[in-house]
Amino acid sequence: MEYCISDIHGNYDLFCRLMDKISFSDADVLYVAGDIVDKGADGIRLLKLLFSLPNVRVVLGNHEHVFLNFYHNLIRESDDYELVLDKLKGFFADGELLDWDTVGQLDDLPYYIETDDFICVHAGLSVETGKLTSPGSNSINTMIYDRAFKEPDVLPEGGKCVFFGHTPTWYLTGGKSEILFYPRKGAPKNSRDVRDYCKIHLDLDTCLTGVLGCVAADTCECFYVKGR
Ligand SMILES: [Mn+2]
Repeated sequence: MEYCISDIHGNYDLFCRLMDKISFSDADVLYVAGDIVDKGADGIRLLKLLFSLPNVRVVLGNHEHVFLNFYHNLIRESDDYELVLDKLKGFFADGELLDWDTVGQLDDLPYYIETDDFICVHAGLSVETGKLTSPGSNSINTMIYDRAFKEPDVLPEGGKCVFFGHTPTWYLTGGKSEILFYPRKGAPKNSRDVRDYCKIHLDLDTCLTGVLGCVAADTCECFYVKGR
């Protein structure tokens, strides 16, 4: 199975419970649509776990991007690597776990991943005259910061289904924490085929709501765990 998730934001224990719930195994692949760090306590611990798993693919979120900007500014000003790493550690609640390998892996993250069936990106892609633009033509700002893509009336035609996060879905549901599916025009109701959706909105604002969830892209089934 292929699963998609976003905005885990340092909720390490809850993430492990979710992986247990779906019996995540070597035969599966997990796509993580950014914002692994910040807010929750265990961002770096979580990042190191994700980077250690060969079947997890991560894209960059705005929270990782802000950190990378901080890092690139520091390294421009100083060649004292020990001092720089100390400052980088101070960026995160569990920053004592940060090492150069992890910084390098963060620096290598892509802005999007495209598979045969879907695209995984943190904030979204631009839509021009109703059509989804190709991911490679999008700016960094659109892919990881811009909040326009989440709007319910943004229903791109063409292109692949886009999995994204960045804005909590409760902004749109009036409080309910659930993953939002946007069917294409004329698609069957409650389709289990990901190609019948133009976009799937993943961000459940876990630190606030206590809910973390993911979607199986093969069946469009959602799985949720709730923290205490
Ligand atoms: Mn974000």
